[in-house]
Amino acid sequence: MSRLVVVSNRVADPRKTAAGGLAVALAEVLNNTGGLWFGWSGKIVETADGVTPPESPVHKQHAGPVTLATVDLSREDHDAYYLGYANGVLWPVMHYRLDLADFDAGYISGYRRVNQMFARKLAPLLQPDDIIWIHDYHLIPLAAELRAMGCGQRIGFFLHIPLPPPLIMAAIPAHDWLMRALFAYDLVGFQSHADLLHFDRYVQAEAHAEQLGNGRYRAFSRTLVAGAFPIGIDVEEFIALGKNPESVEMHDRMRHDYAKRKLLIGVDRLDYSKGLPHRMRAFRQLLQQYPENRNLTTLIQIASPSRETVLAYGGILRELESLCGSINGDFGDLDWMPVRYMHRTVARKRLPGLYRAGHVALVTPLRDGMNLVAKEFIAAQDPADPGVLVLSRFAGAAEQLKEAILVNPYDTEATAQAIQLALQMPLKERRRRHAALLATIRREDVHWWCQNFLAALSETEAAASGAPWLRL
Ligand code: ADQ
Repeated sequence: MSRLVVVSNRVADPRKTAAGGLAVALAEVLNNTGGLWFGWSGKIVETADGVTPPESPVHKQHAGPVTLATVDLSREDHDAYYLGYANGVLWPVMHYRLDLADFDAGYISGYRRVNQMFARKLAPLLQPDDIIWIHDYHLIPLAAELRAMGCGQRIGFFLHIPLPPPLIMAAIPAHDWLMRALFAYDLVGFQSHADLLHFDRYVQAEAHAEQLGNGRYRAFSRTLVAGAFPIGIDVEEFIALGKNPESVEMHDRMRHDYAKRKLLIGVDRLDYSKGLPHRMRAFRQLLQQYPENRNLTTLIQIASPSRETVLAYGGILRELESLCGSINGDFGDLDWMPVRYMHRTVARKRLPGLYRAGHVALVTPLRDGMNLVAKEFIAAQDPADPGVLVLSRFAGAAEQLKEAILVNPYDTEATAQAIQLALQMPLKERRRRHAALLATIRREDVHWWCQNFLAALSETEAAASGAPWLRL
């Protein structure tokens, strides 16, 4: 069996459970297969102005069957590659937020520089029959850089965030360069069929790619396979996590403290894609339109700090605080605070207990690649008395989770109505929907995702040596 090499911006120790969809999912995979995980160490090397820092050595660490190999970044590279291009351009555009993108011309050279550096550091660690799996928008050109160095291994790419329609993609000044870089991969995976459709339309219209059938596309003298591989969670592990004392204590405390009330739960990274202000406005509408919920319903919103040094994130924090404050000011009472908002991360071992205490989960992103919170909420429920999932139709998860109450988060009134429906839903209906949702996330879990992707990657035609490597 070939060794698996995973490459992602951040590397997490697979022996520890870390917050963050990607880290959790990859830890599951590598713990089972062993192999190499390569990426940024998370460390930024500071130097005096005008002094170029020496290039980082590769730091190696062994974590059970997995070797972790990481490199540091200089301040300049980090700011241009991570804050600038990845999170200041690609993240907003791919979440349809052209208004928030910062198209500074300097960022792309930093992005390319870091991808080249990653390729230079990774190439000597590779073995001829390795299977390489590169993750996410930070590293789109990495395969092309590896190919330019002569790497002929099978290389797959998975995009964790959405791929927007071609005209939105085309707003990125270097969009053609980015999409061309995708053709250095043998397999490109997306979260949803909607993303795959956007890819199909883009490459046919902008790159004049030839469609060869079975997801195969030919352009730039290379052939790739593209497919939808919706990421899942480890359902059994999450259910087991829910039985630990911290989780049980969390559940019991919440249900005791809010014994007279119904709980709406929101758990997100504080990111403009997650639709938090829209959610608050829908909750305000619920209290206005259905006054029977006053004094009886509390929204617990946990928003973990995220990318605080990226400019576009400052506004969302202030907007959210002000919306929560005004709802509490307008509707609250001496013994009832309608919204409990916490700007923090919940320890993973307590998360299932928090989800299980919720009568309704509000997962209402404006755009989301998948959204694992929706799946975790389902896994955490008591099947005999489950909570209800209110899910944005713009989350990738909506393609699979059809028995959730699907909403358009831009439509405040309709979202308020959906929350009311969820709060009122009879037990029989809740059980029926939950059983169907649980069956889906069990069938299409993280192991299924990983096996499907790796099987599709090993089925791609091996890159013939001497093939015309795509040069950027
Ligand atoms: P994220 O945008 O980070 O991931 P998501 O899928 O919601 O989004 O995953 C978040 C993970 O972090 C979940 O495991 C959740 O439990 C945890 N988390 C979120 N907020 C938390 C909080 N306040 N406290 C503790 N834990 C918290 C990206 C894409 C998603 C895609 C994933 C995986 O944006 O669309 O689902 O990658 O591919």
